[in-house]
Amino acid sequence: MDTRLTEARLYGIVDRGYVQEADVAACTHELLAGGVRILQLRAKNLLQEDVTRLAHVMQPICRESNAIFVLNDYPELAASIGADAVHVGQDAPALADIRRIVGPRMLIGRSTHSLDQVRRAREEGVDYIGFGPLFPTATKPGRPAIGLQDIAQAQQLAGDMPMFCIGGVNADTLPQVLAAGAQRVVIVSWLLQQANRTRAVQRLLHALIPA
Ligand code: TZP
Repeated sequence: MDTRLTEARLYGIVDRGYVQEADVAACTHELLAGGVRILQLRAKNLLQEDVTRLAHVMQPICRESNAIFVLNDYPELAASIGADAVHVGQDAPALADIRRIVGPRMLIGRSTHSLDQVRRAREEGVDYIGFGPLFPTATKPGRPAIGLQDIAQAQQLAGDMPMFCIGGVNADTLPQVLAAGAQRVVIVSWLLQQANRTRAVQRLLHALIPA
């Protein structure tokens, strides 16, 4: 298992919904400078050629920092550019089918929204999961929030499969999320909208990494 994944407490996402193309490289540098070691490119509703171009911007920057570069969706593209990881949703094919596309070494993550989905992700053997959205979030408008009450049980079901809690996590909600049993989080919009993203990551990591 990749220790960069098992040791990660904060998973960052460069989401084109919040970051203009011209800011993608700077944003990637800023998040990595703060200490993010797993970073995803999320570019919904873009042409694949545009996603490819952005991936080619982020991937070498991640590599320089020895951070895991994750592509959201597009397993074929992830395989062709040699991404470190691909992240897929519940509507994506079974793990075995994705594995056939991306080969034996690429990390595969899947979004989960319920305890049942966590159980199934564990059974199919994905490398990590997202669990949420915990709170309503503009990043996934209209998606019902699942709340905090299942986090501890989900964490138990996940076992040693890293589980990242996601959806409406920010500096204010983080203490409740951790108190509910979360060990790892994904923070998207709050982090991307900070004036000093590097400093914001450093502060979050301070709160996340046990002394
Ligand atoms: N999957 C579940 S919630 C979510 C995704 C991609 C978005 C989380 O974004 P934010 O802005 O941190 O609430």
